[in-house]
Amino acid sequence: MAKLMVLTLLGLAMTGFRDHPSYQKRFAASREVEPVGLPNCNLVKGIETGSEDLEILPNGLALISSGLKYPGNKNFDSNTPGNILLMDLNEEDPAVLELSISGSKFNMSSFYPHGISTFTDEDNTVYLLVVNHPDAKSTVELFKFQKEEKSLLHLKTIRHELLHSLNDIVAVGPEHFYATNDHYFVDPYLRSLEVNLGLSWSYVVYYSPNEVKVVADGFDFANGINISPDGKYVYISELLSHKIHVYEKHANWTLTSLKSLAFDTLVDNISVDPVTGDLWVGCHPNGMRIFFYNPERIPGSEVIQIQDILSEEPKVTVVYAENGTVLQASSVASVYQGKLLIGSVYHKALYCKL
Ligand SMILES: *[C@@H]1O[C@H](CO)[C@@H](O)[C@H](O)[C@H]1NC(C)=O
Ligand SMILES: *[C@@H]1O[C@H](CO)[C@@H](O)[C@H](O)[C@H]1NC(C)=O
Ligand SMILES: *[C@@H]1O[C@H](CO)[C@@H](O)[C@H](O)[C@H]1NC(C)=O
Ligand SMILES: CC(=O)N[C@H]1CO[C@H](CO)[C@@H](O)[C@@H]1O
Repeated sequence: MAKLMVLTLLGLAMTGFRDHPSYQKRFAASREVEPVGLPNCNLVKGIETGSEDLEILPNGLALISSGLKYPGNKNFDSNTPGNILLMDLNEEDPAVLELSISGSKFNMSSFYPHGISTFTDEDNTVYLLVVNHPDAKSTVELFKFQKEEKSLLHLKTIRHELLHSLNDIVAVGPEHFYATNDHYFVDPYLRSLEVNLGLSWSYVVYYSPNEVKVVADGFDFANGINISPDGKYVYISELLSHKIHVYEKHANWTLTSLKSLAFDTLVDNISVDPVTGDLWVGCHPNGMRIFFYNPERIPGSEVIQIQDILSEEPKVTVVYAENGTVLQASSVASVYQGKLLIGSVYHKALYCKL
């Protein structure tokens, strides 16, 4: 309630905020992309309406969430619900296939998937956890991935008052995860005020059936979240302050801040190479272009690789950057055996040889 009052007063006092230097900086409003090319890239056939998040399983099967619809987000196809796509990266020229979904309680017509994460248990059962936005709300859907049938079996919908504005999720068990809330508010007007004013009230939640708690807060739009291969560190991207934070994860699931890295781009989803531990980040070079879509000034794409993040001097490489002619608004990038798969918020997907 106190926050609501502060916000109302600030909202009343606010004029011309988009011209303010701090606003321009948060949205990297004047940034143009310096192209960085890769010689061997192809658009993935069959993806036209987004590939917001993706995860590549150790066997080379990629699961991709497509068709995100979220208040304030651009999309090219406003009527159809989203789906989860499967792509086999072991094939020479892989195509995508839509996974069928079964489960009596699941409503396909209000499925708007956002961040996804998988968890594989000791029996090799693969669970897929999906942030969903039915009727512009937030839930986490738990599925079992049935590889042979190429389908998902819906097991459960998880709702909680602390999981109210979800963006991304990283699973540490089938019903056990960390998730980012990209806004404090749910109401669209209050959300836009929150972001416009840069209040940094977004936060990260730990969820288990027995305990749900806020484990990190004070973010200017918490976005991607992921975990190191050894499970000791959690990485969180803070979109509008252009930072990636490294947290130490404790046995009681609390997080303590270890270090932060700053970038010249809006950092979205983080993918972790299971072999090297490198971070691969899908980024938005210019935030104005993604938040305020204008076909005359389309958002570009940028992918960065971070090596040795825990060392004194992590190595940061811009692996791919492009002005949007090929791929608009990259949100995720992940590697598998020398190949790079780049997803986007509402556009296509690109598959490159490194
Ligand atoms: C499924 O979702 C659609 C779209 O939101 C809604 O109109 C419909 O009532 C839902 N069906 C059920 C059984 O809840
Ligand atoms: C969780 O563990 C950390 C590290 O051992 C400790 O500092 C912290 O006090 C613990 N928090 C709670 C709530 O138990
Ligand atoms: C984007 O980059 C391509 C290739 O470098 C170039 O041909 C095109 O003119 C650029 N578009 C804009 C709007 O800058
Ligand atoms: C490609 C990739 O790894 N995407 C990740 C985006 O963030 C979520 C949460 O950490 C992961 O589950 C996805 O794997």
